[in-house]
Amino acid sequence: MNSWVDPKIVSKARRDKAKLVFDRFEEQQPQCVFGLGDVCCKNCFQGPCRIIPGKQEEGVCGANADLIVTRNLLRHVAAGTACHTDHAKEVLLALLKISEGKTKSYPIKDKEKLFFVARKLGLKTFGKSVKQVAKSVVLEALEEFRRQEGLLKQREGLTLNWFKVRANKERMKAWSKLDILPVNADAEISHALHQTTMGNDADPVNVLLSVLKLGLVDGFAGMSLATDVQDIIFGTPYLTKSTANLGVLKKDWVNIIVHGHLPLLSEKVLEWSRKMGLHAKKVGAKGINVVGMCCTGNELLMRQGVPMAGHVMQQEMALVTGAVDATVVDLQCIYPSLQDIASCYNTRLITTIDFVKIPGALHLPFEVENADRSAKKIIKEAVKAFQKRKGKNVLIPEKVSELYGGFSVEAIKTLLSKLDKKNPFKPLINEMKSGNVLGIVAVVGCRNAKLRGQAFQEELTRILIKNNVLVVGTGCWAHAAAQADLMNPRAVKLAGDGLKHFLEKVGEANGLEALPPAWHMGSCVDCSRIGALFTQLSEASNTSLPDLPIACSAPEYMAEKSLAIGVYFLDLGVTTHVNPALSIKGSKIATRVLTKDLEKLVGSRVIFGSTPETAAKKIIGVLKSKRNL
Ligand code: BF8
Ligand code: SF4
Repeated sequence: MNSWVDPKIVSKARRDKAKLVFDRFEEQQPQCVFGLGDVCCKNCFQGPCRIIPGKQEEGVCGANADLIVTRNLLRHVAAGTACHTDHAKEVLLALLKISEGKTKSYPIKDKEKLFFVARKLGLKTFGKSVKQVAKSVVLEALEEFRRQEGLLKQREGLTLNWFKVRANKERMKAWSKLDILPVNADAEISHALHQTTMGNDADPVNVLLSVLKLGLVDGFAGMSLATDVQDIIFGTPYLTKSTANLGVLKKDWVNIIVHGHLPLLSEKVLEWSRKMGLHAKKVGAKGINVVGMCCTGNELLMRQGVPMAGHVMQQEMALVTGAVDATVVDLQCIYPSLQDIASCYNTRLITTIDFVKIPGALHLPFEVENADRSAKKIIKEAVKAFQKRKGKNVLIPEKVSELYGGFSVEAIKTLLSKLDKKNPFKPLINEMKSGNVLGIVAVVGCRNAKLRGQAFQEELTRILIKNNVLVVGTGCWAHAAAQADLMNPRAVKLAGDGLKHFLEKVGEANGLEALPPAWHMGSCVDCSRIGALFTQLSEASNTSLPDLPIACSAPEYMAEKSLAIGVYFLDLGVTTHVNPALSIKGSKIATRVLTKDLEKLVGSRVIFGSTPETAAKKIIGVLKSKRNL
């Protein structure tokens, strides 16, 4: 089996009696078939109810399989959306404090983007200071969570402000026609919970429309808002070179892993690690090595070129190396198991967010007002842990992969502008028109224990590249692709001739041997960058989004967030492959709507494919059907 699981680390975990995610997965077998099919309901206390076709067709209240399956889906998407809108709010409130001078810990690095957003929002910028403009942008953005009157006045055009920044007219029309334009992100999420309680909506199609609506909340009031605000504060990424894999840990250094999703904390830890090197040297370390895990890792890689230690399923293995002095976590995708593993070694696990605590871990609350103080404290804790670690059994895998990351839309445009200064997208569009580049596929999302260490993401990416498909992506896929050396210019040799030629041409124009065939576009919230890229390509080519040869795949999704992201892509008109298959088989209506009828509604559909080969075949089929560019 082609796998990214390092056998030496697994044996070390066994020796050290550290239980890993795969061990717990096996203990869970066999998993409940009703849960697997999402045909059980616990939405009231007459339940749990479950559907057995031909025997128990309805729950106690009369809800059938269609209703139960669609309601469950809506709840998952609502939870995923809440993660992204909360994330966006967190960075937005940080920008508010920056603009009001309540914290001096953060800059406003990308003034150009700030003014771009302000103009898109229709705000006056003339004669105003950067901070004043920032504050007016924040106030507009906060409307996404505040506006109440719109709930009844939706048709009067009161909808999310971020549509003005990132959505195109053709899509707005399609969404408006379906009546799925959201008004207030928080209200829509709470509405979805309300809608799915016992005795409310009994119409599965209506429930599915709410799913589509939440995809827009996720994409615009969640991901796009988060990305734009983070770029304003920390800068928009540009091409950067770095390294990936557990091999980025260094034996004689104080190793700090930053893990989670928010760059607010990790940027500060990085900054202070650079200032506090002496502190580490005093206790015999060569320095402080900050590396990134999961999406925080992606954020730091994109803007700072920080090495990427690993994806979600490597968070425990990183600790098993015995080389990690501190793992600092903020929010999302943090296994509750981490403290158990940390205690097998001398790792200090530090939690920082009040609603993400782990018993046994050190909790150092993080606030933007005292970000510097928190970051310094964290570094001191890591240095203390290093003193205890010295001489302990350490096993760091040797493999380190080189990669290029930092493919923001702005970076892509800058790279392409070397071929055509006036219309940067034109060279790419021309290649797509001629079929030299068959299309662009976004491969995104998590790793899932159900795939038992297979390399679905890597395999799928390889097959697509070979077939002249340019692959762009985010999230844990980015770690996987980097570790498989697919983000390296040398990987062009794996590409089909047409794609290879294009990547070499753009690479050479930019002083590189070639561009890699897989482009790292950032963290999961940076799926908004992919959305923006597709939207701008649609505008530059005068082709509607559903007619472009583009597709999306979440080949190993695990988090509820991934479902929300998938729906965002569907809303954009991008056909999306998911694996494991969505749990909708129990509902004929959900299956028909999502895999077929959706095409008529938003121009996209859901596809399944449980091997890299079948998935690639279907995705390539989609690209080939869209040749009227
Ligand atoms: O937000 S890809 S496992 S780390 S959910 Fe989590 Fe999935 Fe990784 Fe990033 Ni995204
Ligand atoms: Fe059962 Fe209906 Fe209650 Fe769900 S809402 S648990 S189907 S009675």
